[in-house]
Amino acid sequence: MQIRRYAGREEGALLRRIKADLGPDAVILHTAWVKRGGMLGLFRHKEIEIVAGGGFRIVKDFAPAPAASPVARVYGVPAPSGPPEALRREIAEIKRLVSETQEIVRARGGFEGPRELVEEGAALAASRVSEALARKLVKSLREKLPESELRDRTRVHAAVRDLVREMIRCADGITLKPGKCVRVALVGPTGVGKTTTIAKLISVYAHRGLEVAVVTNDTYRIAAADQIKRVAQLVGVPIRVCPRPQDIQQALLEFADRDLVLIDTAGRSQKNGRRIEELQEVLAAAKPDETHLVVSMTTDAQTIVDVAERFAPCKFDRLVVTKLDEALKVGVVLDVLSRVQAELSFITTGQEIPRDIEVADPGRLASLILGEESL
Ligand SMILES: Nc1nc2c(ncn2[C@@H]2O[C@H](COP(=O)(O)OP(=O)(O)OP(=O)(O)O)[C@@H](O)[C@H]2O)c(=O)[nH]1
Ligand SMILES: [Mg+2]
Repeated sequence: MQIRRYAGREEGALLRRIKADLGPDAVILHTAWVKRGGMLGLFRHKEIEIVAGGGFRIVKDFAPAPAASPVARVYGVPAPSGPPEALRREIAEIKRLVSETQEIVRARGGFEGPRELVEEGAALAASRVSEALARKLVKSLREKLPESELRDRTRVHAAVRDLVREMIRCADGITLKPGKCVRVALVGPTGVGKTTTIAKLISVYAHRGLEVAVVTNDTYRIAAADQIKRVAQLVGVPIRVCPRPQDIQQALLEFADRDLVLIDTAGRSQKNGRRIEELQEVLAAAKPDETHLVVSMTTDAQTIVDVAERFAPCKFDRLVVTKLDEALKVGVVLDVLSRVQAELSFITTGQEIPRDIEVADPGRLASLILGEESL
């Protein structure tokens, strides 16, 4: 099996090349518009990028399972059955690619209108924007754009881009208040990257010359506090580990002259009501100026919306979206923002501290969703 990426200005020529390279059974797995070339933003041009797969000859090479050895026969050990591990993995990968391709083809069938619009709708669905939302966007464009522009691929793409951009509500990271101590708490389910994000934020804001401090309430996981302590010590930022709400109040009094106090909390399963109540007690003691709900892009939109509903009593006002690097596609962000009333503050794009964090930006996220940019 081969998977290759092709790029060029002319779709027909690319398809001919794909057919010549990968054979008549080649499957288009993904298409996107990308910007190439240019200096200082000038003379850039758009190219179509196609990812295609071919050579699915593995099924023909499928070897029969080996017969049981004489020893196995004597002791009644069952003969090894099914394909070996490597083959199984390849079959699983083929199944995944085929189902993804089917999804794109099916998505195309779900849109109405001129070809240019249908292609854009299918591209949104392929980027993991839900079909329902992609259809809604396509419908609103059909109503908004004059008939003549609906057949202009560049115009339609620009209109989709504007629409996607408008939907991405962003806060400018953390809102600092000169001369005032701003308290920011991070809350969310277990393992989504709260502590790692705090570690990144400590470094970024301390590097900007702010007086930063950290309070952590996460005493559930052994070594959780150690992890963040190490980063804080490295950057020269004071940290207090506070198991009880009254300890948090004490620590915050101590840090009242700081510019920014970051408050790390222990991960809570959204299904455990009691743990969410405990978290509310922690927040009642901390009285944060901002509460950011941290969610992972490796989860589907419905689960993130469910998490947001369960964490609603914590009155979060911003969203941090983590692990974009692990997500296959990031269109899920659009569905989440269409259903959760909060602004995006940060996105995180890897495990490295402090490198892998960005202030959420509508233009950047729209480009990521539309496949025009990569991380
Ligand atoms: N790939 C990737 N991994 C990340 C990112 N952010 C965090 N991680 C990893 O996710 C794992 C969990 O991160 P933590 O920061 O401990 O998560 P947490 O939300 O504090 O976890 P709990 O405190 O146990 O609820 C670690 O292995 C991190 O390195 C990211 O943006 N991308
Ligand atoms: Mg943690």
